[in-house]
Amino acid sequence: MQKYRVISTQKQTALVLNTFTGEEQACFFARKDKPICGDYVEIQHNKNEYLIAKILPRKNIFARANHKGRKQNIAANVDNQIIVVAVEPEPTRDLINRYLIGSHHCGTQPIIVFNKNDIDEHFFDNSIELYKSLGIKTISTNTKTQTNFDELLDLMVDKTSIFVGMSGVGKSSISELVLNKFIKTGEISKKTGKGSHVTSVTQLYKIPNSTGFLIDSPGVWEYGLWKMDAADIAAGFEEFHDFIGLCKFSNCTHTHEPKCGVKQAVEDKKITKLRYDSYLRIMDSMKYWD
Ligand SMILES: Nc1nc2c(ncn2[C@@H]2O[C@H](COP(=O)(O)OP(=O)(O)O)[C@@H](O)[C@H]2O)c(=O)[nH]1
Ligand SMILES: [Mg+2]
Ligand SMILES: [Zn+2]
Repeated sequence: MQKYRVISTQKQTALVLNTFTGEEQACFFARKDKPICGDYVEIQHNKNEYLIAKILPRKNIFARANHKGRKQNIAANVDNQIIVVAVEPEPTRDLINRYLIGSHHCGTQPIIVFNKNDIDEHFFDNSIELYKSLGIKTISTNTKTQTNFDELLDLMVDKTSIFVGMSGVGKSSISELVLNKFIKTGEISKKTGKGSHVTSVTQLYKIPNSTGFLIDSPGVWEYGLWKMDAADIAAGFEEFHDFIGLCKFSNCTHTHEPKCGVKQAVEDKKITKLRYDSYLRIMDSMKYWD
């Protein structure tokens, strides 16, 4: 593990964590080399100032859409993108697929948490079956009885995770539970790493008694996706991959073109109509960003 990691950034300084000692240090950075939350950095000590000397190569960058539909970089070196949906508020129709496209683009590992199953245990049965069949990790849980919660903890142990999802689905409740569980297993004082900080900036937390990190990024990301073209959107539908090469036109958008490999696969029931229809709606929705 690298030694220094960016917790949060301000205009001219970044708060940097020494991951070995747990100490935090404010560091200046050069304007042309702006760090973001989650960056691993090298720091330099000059007189009584600390400076970020180098940003180490980023494994990936987690991004989301801003309110104008432009891609906005949020955090670096993110392993898990934990998509939280709940029985209430119910996810909008294509929300999960939108998050999955974003996750594919950013190179994060998607995990879908179906929360609040205490309200209705079977509400997400069909969705769970669908996403499982696509090879995506799914966890059905709730923060009250915490069924299957250990499965989620296992996936977070030595990883950097970010929770995404609509407001009210339980992201904060789950984060707090995760942090507390890790605290309890190692009996570290309660005041470290409480997940309840109300912050207005994207912030990194070290998960106690593990080598994992949690990134909390407030602000809604309900739309889930910035403006993308057909190729980027289709790439986020993993089950299309084998058929895209079969399209007659190399620039096929899999919407109206003849001899489309994807449409043929839908007809042959190799791609579910449910997902294909969602693809069409997401494609169509991109016009709202124009
Ligand atoms: N019934 C039920 N309520 C939950 C569950 N998880 C969270 N909540 C409640 O849902 C509301 C929103 O939770 P919060 O964690 O603030 O959601 P966030 O906006 O995604 O961070 C709160 O009143 C929580 O107590 C759950 O598993 N079951
Ligand atoms: Mg919250
Ligand atoms: Zn096609």
